[in-house]
Amino acid sequence: MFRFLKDKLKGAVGKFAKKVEEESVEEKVEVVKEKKVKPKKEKVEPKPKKRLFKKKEKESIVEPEEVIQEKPKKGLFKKVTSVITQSSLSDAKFEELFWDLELVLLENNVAVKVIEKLKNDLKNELVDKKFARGKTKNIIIDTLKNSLEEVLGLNGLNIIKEAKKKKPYVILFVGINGSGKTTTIAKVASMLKKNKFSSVLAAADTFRAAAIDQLEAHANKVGAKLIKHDYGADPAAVGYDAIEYAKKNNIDFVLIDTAGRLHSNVNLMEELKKIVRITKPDLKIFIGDSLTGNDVVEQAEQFNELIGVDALILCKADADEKGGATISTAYVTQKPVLYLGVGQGYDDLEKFSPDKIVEKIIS
Ligand SMILES: Nc1nc2c(ncn2[C@@H]2O[C@H](COP(=O)(O)OP(=O)(O)OP(=O)(O)O)[C@@H](O)[C@H]2O)c(=O)[nH]1
Ligand SMILES: [Mg+2]
Repeated sequence: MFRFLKDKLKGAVGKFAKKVEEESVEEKVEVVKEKKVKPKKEKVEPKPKKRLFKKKEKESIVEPEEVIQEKPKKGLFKKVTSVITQSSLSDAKFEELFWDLELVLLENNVAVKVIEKLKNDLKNELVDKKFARGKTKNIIIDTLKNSLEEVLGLNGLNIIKEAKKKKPYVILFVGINGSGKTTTIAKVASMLKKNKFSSVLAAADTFRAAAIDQLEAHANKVGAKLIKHDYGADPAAVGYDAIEYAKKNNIDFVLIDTAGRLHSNVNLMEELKKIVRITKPDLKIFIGDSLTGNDVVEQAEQFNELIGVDALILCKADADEKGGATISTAYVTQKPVLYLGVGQGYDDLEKFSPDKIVEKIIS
């Protein structure tokens, strides 16, 4: 996962830092600091031992404690002068040097909007600023980490918490063909079951051959109820029936599968709008295939424009060595990524954690 991006980025950051140090203007700066001088402690002679009892009695002598007195003294500061080497970089030089890093990011499917953000953040740290020589690489890595955390750090949404507000809680899964919708529904149903929530699956992909059977097989395996009609039936009606079933049977979640479609397929998009109108989902999740790289960002935007997406799940992250799509989709669409699909098993659904992702990319 993201190995290619990590390796390439490591190399590019190292080179970039080295070049920044070579090309930046060096300047020796005298730094004058006022240093506080500790006041001297004065020892006070202990008082002579005191006899507390008369001579006849057993002598018991109390040793007085040594008393340290600090004499307050004013104005105890001295000036310390040291020389440090600082660097600064011009805007034109930065642009020239950033190019290699930009290429690595582009090559790894990082969206242009995200690259612009990373570039501006780095520029703010390096251009026309004085930075300590020898620390350039650390400055670059820290800046990239912070920027990436900002890029990924949209507030997620916890579907289990959300579901406590409404029953049944209806989730619609949308996306292009083969992105992982049906598999993800099975994973979500399995996760919900582990958390003691019931769900009914709606086989609203009545379009693709074998789509209903595929979902039925998953429903049987994860122990969820399936609502299905025949192939060619109205998918909105399947969704509606599933919701009615859930209401009658006190079921917590309705998970609606839909046929894969491209935003350019007007008929299928109209059909999707009808499903939304009839089922009024509480959450519309766009399922993206991270292996499609930059395309997934665009698809998510297009689906969002047409039906209004609330959140994202990116599948096949396990096979994605580049990672750019994962970094970029949330930032560009401004929708939170809830989970990553990290395999074909029912447990291969990983809660999306920005810290973990950043750690995977730069460490
Ligand atoms: N490695 C990996 N494979 C996945 C993941 N999610 C789904 N797949 C595989 O991707 C293929 C397509 O998955 P589906 O769930 O059928 O995709 P879909 O979006 O429902 O496809 P359509 O219904 O045809 O639009 C299947 O072979 C899945 O096993 C994942 O997270 N990792
Ligand atoms: Mg499917």
